[in-house]
Amino acid sequence: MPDTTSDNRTTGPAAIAGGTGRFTGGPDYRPLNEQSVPAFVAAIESCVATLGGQQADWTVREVGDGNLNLVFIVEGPSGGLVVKQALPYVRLVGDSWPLPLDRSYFEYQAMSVQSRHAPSLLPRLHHFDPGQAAIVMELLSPHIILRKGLVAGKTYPRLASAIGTFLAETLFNTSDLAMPAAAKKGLLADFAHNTELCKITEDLVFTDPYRFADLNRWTTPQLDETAAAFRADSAAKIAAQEMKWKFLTAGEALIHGDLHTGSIMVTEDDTRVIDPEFAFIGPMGFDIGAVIGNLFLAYAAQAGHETRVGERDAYRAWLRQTVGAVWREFSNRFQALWSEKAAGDAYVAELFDDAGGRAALRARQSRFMADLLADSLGFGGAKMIRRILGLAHVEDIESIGNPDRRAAVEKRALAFGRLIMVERRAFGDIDAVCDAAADLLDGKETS
Ligand code: SR1
Ligand code: MG
Repeated sequence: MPDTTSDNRTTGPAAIAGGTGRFTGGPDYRPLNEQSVPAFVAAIESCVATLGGQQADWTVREVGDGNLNLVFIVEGPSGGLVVKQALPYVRLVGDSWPLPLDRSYFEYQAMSVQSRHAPSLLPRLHHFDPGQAAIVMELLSPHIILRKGLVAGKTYPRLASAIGTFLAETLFNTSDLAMPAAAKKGLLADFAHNTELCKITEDLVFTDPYRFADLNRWTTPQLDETAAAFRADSAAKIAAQEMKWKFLTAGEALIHGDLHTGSIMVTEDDTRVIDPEFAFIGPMGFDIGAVIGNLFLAYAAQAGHETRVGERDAYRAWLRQTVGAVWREFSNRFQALWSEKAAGDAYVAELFDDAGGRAALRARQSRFMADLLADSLGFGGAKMIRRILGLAHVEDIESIGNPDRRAAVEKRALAFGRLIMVERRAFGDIDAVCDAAADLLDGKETS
């Protein structure tokens, strides 16, 4: 790990590691379990106050259903908490795939930054224990994981506005449009060591779906030919590698890094973003694309969930509207922030302080948003493809029990994902993308 002790930051890796070269996971680190969580929480004064009562009054459930971590819900007479602890390996695969506990540190740091810019859109942070690689946060109730709501066909009227706002506030405010260069470079340095988590994305999203990889899986034999076609598809491989290049090189803003519909918790009225352990300074379109791509996966999956043809047409229409509204909310708010709050070293406002300059800047903003939409589509398409041909799949599609029906959904989602990735610059606006979804993703088969 590079020496970070000579810089002048007061927070970040140098401060927390205390020169140990590690950010989390002390000698006493042990994976928690339902028996050991109460004693862990009892040592944190503010948590005791939230739960109320005594240790003996608290109930603990392990509820983690993600790919990486342990997640415990602790409930007491006065309230509840969530304890999220990193495991030293990938939970989905097992201890044959070690993974640094440091991701817990990056998750906590990212949540802290995001909470400053979008405070109502995250769970409240209670405590971070670097030694146990554990974060204690607000228990969101009665929220559910958005992905589960989308499988059930539930609508969320405030989702698009909340997610568009989250994207605009977190991405703008951590970019060079809002931050002076030295501060932005400090942020870059703080997250620069989240390399193993980035490597997962680099391999699993941009490379493995297009080659033989040990952990790849797909619905077989139905998708065998389709998977082979992707391995031979030079246009798709070039597009995926163009997106990978951008992911590796574009330090635009602090991105969440894994903003799929499993990282969003919802009620009808409330939306919260969780799980930014993949955070780093990367391309803004990666987060926007994650939202869009996962909403389109949910869209494609509706054909596998309806019990009669057309049953979920209205729901499909809501999903299309939601994709459009996420982009529009994001785009409008991002441009408003740019016009009103630009304090960074990029596009110095003083240079455009006359009528001609203002018009030129507006034109540039418009091109900037068009480029960002193209990036978002490229990333969104890559993310759709990886969830069907790669290691980690999504419940939207996995919950379609009949393999023929599932494969039909997957083929449509792959064709659409490929289209928006390869042809990402050809869509004039988000409505054209949603129209293409209506043409390619609907499907009309039931069994
Ligand atoms: C090995 S981890 C697989 C996936 O789970 C996470 O949610 C990320 O999306 C990662 O790519
Ligand atoms: Mg996650």
